Amino acid sequence: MKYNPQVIENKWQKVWEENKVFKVEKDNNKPKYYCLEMFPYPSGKIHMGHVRNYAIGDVISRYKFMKGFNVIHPMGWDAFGLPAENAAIKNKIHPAKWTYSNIENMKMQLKKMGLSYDWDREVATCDPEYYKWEQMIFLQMYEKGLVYRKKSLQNWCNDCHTVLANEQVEDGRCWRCGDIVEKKEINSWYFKITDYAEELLDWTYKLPGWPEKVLVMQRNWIGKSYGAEIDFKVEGEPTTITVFTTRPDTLFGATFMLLAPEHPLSKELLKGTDREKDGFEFIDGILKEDKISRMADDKEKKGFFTGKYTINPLTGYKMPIYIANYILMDYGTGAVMAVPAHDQRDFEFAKKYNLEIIIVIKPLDRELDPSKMTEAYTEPGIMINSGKFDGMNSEEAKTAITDYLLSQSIGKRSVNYRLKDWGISRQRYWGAPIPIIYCDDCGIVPVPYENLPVRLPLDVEFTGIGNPLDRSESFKSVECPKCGKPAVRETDTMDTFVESSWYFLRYCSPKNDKAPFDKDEVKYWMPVDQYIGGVEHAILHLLYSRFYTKVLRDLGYVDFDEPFERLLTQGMVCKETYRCGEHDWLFPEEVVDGKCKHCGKAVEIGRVEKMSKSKKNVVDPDNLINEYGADTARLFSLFASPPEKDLEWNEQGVEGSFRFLGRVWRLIHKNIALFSEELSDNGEESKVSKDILYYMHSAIKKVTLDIEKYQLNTAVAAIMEYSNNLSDIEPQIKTDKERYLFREALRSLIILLAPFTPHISEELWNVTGHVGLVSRYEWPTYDDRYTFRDDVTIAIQINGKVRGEIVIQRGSDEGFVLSLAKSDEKIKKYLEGKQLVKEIYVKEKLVSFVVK
Ligand code: ANZ
Ligand code: ZN
Repeated sequence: MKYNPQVIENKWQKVWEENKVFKVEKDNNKPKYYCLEMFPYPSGKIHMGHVRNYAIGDVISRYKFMKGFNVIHPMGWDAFGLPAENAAIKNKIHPAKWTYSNIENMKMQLKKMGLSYDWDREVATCDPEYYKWEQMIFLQMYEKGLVYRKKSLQNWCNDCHTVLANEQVEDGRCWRCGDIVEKKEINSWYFKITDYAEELLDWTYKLPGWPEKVLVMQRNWIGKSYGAEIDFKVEGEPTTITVFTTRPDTLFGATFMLLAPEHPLSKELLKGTDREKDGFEFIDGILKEDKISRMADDKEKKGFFTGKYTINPLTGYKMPIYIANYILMDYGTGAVMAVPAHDQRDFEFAKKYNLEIIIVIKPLDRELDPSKMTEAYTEPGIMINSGKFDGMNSEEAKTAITDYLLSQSIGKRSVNYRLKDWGISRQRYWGAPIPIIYCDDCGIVPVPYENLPVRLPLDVEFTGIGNPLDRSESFKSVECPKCGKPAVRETDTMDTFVESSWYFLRYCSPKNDKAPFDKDEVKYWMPVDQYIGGVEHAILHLLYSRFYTKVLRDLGYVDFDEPFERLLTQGMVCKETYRCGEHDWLFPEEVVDGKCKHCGKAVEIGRVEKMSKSKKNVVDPDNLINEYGADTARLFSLFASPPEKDLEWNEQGVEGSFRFLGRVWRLIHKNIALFSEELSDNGEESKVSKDILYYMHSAIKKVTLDIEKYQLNTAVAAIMEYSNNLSDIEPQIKTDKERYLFREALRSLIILLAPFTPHISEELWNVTGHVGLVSRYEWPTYDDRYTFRDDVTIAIQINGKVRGEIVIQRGSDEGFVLSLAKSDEKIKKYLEGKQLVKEIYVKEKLVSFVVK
């Protein structure tokens, strides 16, 4: 009987599917466990990253089931998004058709992996039955004031004809097509996530099941800073400029004022002066650049003097007002009091434009000289040149100066967040329509609830220019629901991050046609106990899902605060790359004897990089599964590295996993007769019987504890070691008792493997005469009485090299162990005629001799 994965994998997948083995229902008598993997975008084909992500989730789900939990393990499709529309433009295939056929294909691939999904809960976000509820929640948020429309300067990609979020702008270019991003005034819809900034931040300290690095990223994204707002009078004008500063202690050193180009005063101060023309040009030039690069530390500081001055409220210093490229309008107040002595960017600006540098904080150990400084002094220190605050510690001065400003009514305490409201409008077809109508008389009119869903029309044309919905008359022209006059529909669709912010709730009652989800179902299943996905979603997707959950709570839908109890961010799947001087990246097939097949130049083995088409280092899971089977693919991706670390692909590792499964297969088959013998545990204990018990209980213990800690790679290693130990001891099995225990041990080997390699496990379970499925069997328990052995083998080293080993009783005293080691036959030879310089005993591990 040869191990033939193709045959058995098909067979068991059919059994699972036909019997709906992984279908799950709410059961108040059983503890629930919600295991969720981030759902994929239906691009058409799964990649190794998916294989790894879903294998991890599958082990956890299957294990939890065997531990007695009622496990919900759903899967679905994040089905809206740009690629479908791009395919429509290129290949003249409708995005819906493209998407649904991709889903079909990927679903088949996932089924071939043997994943324990309850497919009856499948959700595709592009189904009107799904987005209908999203539209409803949008309207409820609108009623609550959590959605608003505003005009703002946005990143605009001319090529994709869409607004881009800041995160979609990379080095000033579109993340998708690489085109230069421009600025455009655009009306869009926003979710008021800033209303939840404080709560979102607060809860990052109450999620112990999340990786600290993800929590830190979320905190930084929210970016809370404490400081003050201070008012400065503009000389000779009735205006004041309010700045936000985190450093009120430096106020005495503020020698000029900076405005963001977008600041309303920037143009106002210039108007009607002889600087107007140049100033406006300067402003428009800066506005073309993207914000992120404007803020970059190494970006050249650029400014334009407005010709106007403000007065420092504490020193009376006449501060020239500049418009500066590195000041952004959407942080703080868009105006900054510049303190060149203590802020590096202001320092560079002052040097460039010859502005005065006044030191107001000095280090404890040295003097600073403004004319000799090469960089700003940004540390705390002792206050100088600051009137009555001189001599004070600068940290204390922050409070003292703010208090003083308060008493003079020229400033107040202030908190600022970097987090901005979530712009959800996309000028795209393939997304959930925003359920709003514009009427000339009634203004913004929400689509009445009974008219939901607002369906995407099918009569659209994909030309690649602009938003197809804008050209669909049937979609666009409607009657105003309020007054009945002709009106137009909003043609923007929602950011696809909206769909992925609540799909985990929909899984709880995916077919519900009365509400987004059934409250009782959600109460039972939520929150998600374990969420698993890529770290690339560490900020936005997770933050948005957390926000959306809190909104749903405040709308009365759910009664918990956070959606994901625990989070595991898996590492990337990487592989070696190849390149030659002529051809940048090469497929492995293009490398022959270390030379490039095309130009004959020597091939350089490049870095190990994340698998990507462009680097030509991808491995197609289909090929892998066809060649070795799903169990090997799963085992390799679980064994090769800890889940949260990157995994480096290597063929030997795959081979090794396959060979291991073959060995287990043969070990069980060789001993298959044992399973029909009448055997009992009665009889004498023996060295062999004790060893078997020890192997079995320590393997169960190690695998159980490792899975609980998600150290799946070491859990697999423990199973491999266990299997090897059983093979080694097999020839020594003699008595009935030993045969009985050995059979128990083989049985637990199959069970321990079941969450990792479910197909081979079902097959072995079946051929050894078990009724029912091992997938639905209970997880074995261990007894700590057997996980310790009273004898241990310890190594003996001589001058650092292992030269032998001895078996000792635990708890033996040092002198006894050392003399036993010295009298060992092998060791004696190395000691004879030598001088023993040192002897060391590491308890129950090692004896080490140093000789001369
Ligand atoms: C005076 C000052 C003196 C500042 C000093 C810093 C150091 P965080 O900590 O990130 O919140 N700032 C305020 N609004 C800005 C804007 N719209 N664009 C660019 N920079 C802005 O940063 C707060 C500091 O960033 C503020 O404190 C302000 O400069 C600057 F020795 O005010 B500070
Ligand atoms: Zn109207």
